[in-house]
Amino acid sequence: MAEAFPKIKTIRYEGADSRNPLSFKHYNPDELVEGKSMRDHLRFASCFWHTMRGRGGEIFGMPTAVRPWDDFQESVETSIRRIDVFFELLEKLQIDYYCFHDRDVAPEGRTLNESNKILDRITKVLAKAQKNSGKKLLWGTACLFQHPRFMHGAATSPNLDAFVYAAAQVKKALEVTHELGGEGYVFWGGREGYFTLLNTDMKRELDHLGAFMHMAVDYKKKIGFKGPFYIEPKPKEPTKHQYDSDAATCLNFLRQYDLLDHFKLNIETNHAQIAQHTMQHDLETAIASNALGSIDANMGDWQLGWDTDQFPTDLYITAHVMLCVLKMGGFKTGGLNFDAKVRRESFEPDDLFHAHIAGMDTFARGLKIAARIRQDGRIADFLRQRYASWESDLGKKIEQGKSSFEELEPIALKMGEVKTNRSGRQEYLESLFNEFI
Ligand code: XUL
Ligand code: CO
Repeated sequence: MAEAFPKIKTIRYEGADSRNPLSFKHYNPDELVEGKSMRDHLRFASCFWHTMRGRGGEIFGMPTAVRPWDDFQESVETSIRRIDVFFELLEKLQIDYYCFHDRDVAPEGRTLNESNKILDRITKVLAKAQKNSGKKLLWGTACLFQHPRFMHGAATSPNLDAFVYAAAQVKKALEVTHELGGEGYVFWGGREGYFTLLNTDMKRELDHLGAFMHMAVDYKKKIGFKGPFYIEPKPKEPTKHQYDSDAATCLNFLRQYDLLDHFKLNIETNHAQIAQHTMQHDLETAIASNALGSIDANMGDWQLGWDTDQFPTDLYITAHVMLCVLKMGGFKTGGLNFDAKVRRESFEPDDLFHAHIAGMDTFARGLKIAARIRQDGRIADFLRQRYASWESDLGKKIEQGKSSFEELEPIALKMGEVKTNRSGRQEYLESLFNEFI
């Protein structure tokens, strides 16, 4: 089939001085950072939904995207053509992984049975494209939010029919993900939440969600799918309140329903921001429970309160993200999935390249910045010293859970007053961080 981007050759690393917009200035896939290639640190993925299905439409305006290969029909032929174009793009961008929802890659049929058959056909096309290119599936997922049948939710719908339909859809999406060698599987609860508590039995809905996840775990074991499940936190949009609001909320849900052994989190920058957190906050929360699995790499706009899904071009964010990733010892099954879309005004096909290059270069720099901060060691030293009092015998005893109020009271009475507080030096540390940007 003719190339969709005949004028664009494989994007290569040309170094920071290059003036070629279609080159990497910082992402040098085989360059070693802390003894590991950038490719293996970053594990970039592109997502099928924004990259291939995004058209730049919004409530005020019609789609703007020019996509000469696409007739924008829900047909099998067009779906197959899109897959060709997508793999050409992955190849030329040197991106090793991709992610998709079942309904991004394959149109729905008139019945679930027909939809499953179409998805089977498309799965064969994807398998062949993976084989020919060496590209891999980072994770798969099911779209349980677009169709009107899920208007009240999927696993948390008050309507049992919707729960049943969603179960069957996830069963199929799991099979397909497994068949394609997917390294993980994502649950994002777009409609698992509410608009008003007047019509919502929250406890019952959460119990249903717990039951749904247990069925998914049982089925994953049955088919031998070894990859982790990921929950992707988001506080709102489309619902007013989503049950998987942020990392801490998800962890609480997983603990309460005894699911923590089977799940990790897929943290998305823009979602953390809508939750009024920094990305770093949600990453640290996940890491503290050994539950950071994967990352949806994008960013929001601080002046807008919604999920703008912009390509990540903020060095502070990517440096903080990569500090967290290095701290946890790198990704295992996860990676950096660009859950990001080009702006409505960036409507030309080439913008898909500029956008991914921007994200990849910004993360490559983030990685190098993070590695330099670790090598320098001043921030780590500061942190060690800040908690140095806990290295005492008494501090260790408390940390091991072996002390008591009765033991501490006489010590406090003898001390009289807390004397040894030291400055937190926030401004110094922020400026020190800047040295590496
Ligand atoms: C929506 C979102 C989803 C998930 C996958 O905000 O991030 O695309 O990543 O369902
Ligand atoms: Co996402």
